[in-house]
Amino acid sequence: MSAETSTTVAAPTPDHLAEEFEALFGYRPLGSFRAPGRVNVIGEHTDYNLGFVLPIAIDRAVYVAIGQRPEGSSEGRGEDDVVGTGTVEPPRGGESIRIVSDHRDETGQRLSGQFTAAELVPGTLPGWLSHAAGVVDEIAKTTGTIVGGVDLYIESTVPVGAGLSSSHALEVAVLIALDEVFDLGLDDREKVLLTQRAENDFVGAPTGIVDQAASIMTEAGHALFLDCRDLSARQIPFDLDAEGLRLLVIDSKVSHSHSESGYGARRKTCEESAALFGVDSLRELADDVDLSELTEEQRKRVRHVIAENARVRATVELLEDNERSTGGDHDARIRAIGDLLVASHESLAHDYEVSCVELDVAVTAAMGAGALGARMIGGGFGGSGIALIHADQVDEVGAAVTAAFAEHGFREPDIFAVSAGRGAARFD
Ligand code: GAF
Repeated sequence: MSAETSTTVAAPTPDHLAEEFEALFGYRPLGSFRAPGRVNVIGEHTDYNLGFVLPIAIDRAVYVAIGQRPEGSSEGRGEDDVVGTGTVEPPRGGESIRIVSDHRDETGQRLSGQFTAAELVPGTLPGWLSHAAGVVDEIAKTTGTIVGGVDLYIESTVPVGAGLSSSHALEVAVLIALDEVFDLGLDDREKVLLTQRAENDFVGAPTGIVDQAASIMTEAGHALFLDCRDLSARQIPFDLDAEGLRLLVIDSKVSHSHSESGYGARRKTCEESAALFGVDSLRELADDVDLSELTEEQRKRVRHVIAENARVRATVELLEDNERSTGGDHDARIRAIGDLLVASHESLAHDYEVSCVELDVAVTAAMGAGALGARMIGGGFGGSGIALIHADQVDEVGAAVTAAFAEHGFREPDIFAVSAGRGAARFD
């Protein structure tokens, strides 16, 4: 059983990132930047329906060290030799963007690549690199700035493929690094929208806005109550320690992919359903709207979205009530939040049909072991679930979920606690 009572994993230091960068590229970086992954507490598949979400930025992040190659440099190892990767092609003048990650391929080589802003074509770069390239492409389209002549070194403590938004965090980390170095002057809202367009138009995943917003806009110790229609937001105190609570992430180890999964199909059904009502998005529908004219499939999807928006609002109200008062209803409100998480899972499993057997087993096992609430998170079809528990239940709930996975013959899940960390920023 791998549940950790600590919420922290060893994060790299700015000095470490600078040393690695210098060893790779032969000169000192300008600085480093950090963008966290996210856990959405509640509000799933509501973002692209312009509804409500309530994510936290987690205490795991993507780190980017960035340097600007000196004018005309092939100097030193600046342009033509990235030490230790073996896969970087000779660059074209000073326009290339070179990226090296500490993640390694099957042969033990660090992942690396390079491209120039002027030559970017969607679908031609490996998945991880396309997230960075999409940002560069969108910067050119949005601001007219052609980014080039820079090197980036990347490390990450966000597990890849666990549904914790490692790829969105990469986009955000690259964007805030380039924003500072090229003096783009983008505000938070522009950063959120730019990274979303990079994801939609360049990477080709029709995702919403919650993950980028969580990484960019969230304050430490808070969840972000975001209205996805106009990006207005409220920071909601979310101090698990003070409440004697923990939020466990249960990584099912079932891989998921938004561009290939049923994610796009769900989104399309929602848009078609909204059109049938003559509204721009499902957000515009009243909670008690008559759904009888819809097909069975449309009815289920719309029912989820309407109910999930209401659950987000109810969760926010409970959290704010708890913040305001320490009276006797406190524990009841925490239990009510747990119930809302379970209701969200049921709705995602049965109405939205995006869960999978592993996440259903995780939720059942966590609840059976006394969790206050549990649910799948993210797009679904794999990835992670969460369990809201009392601080002293970490081992018990972790062991119960691990045992249930073993009984079903599933891969051993990775289970760890997270807390509400700070949003993306310069790291040194
Ligand atoms: C994924 C997407 F990237 C988000 O935009 C959101 O739609 C989520 O699935 C479901 O709530 O994480």
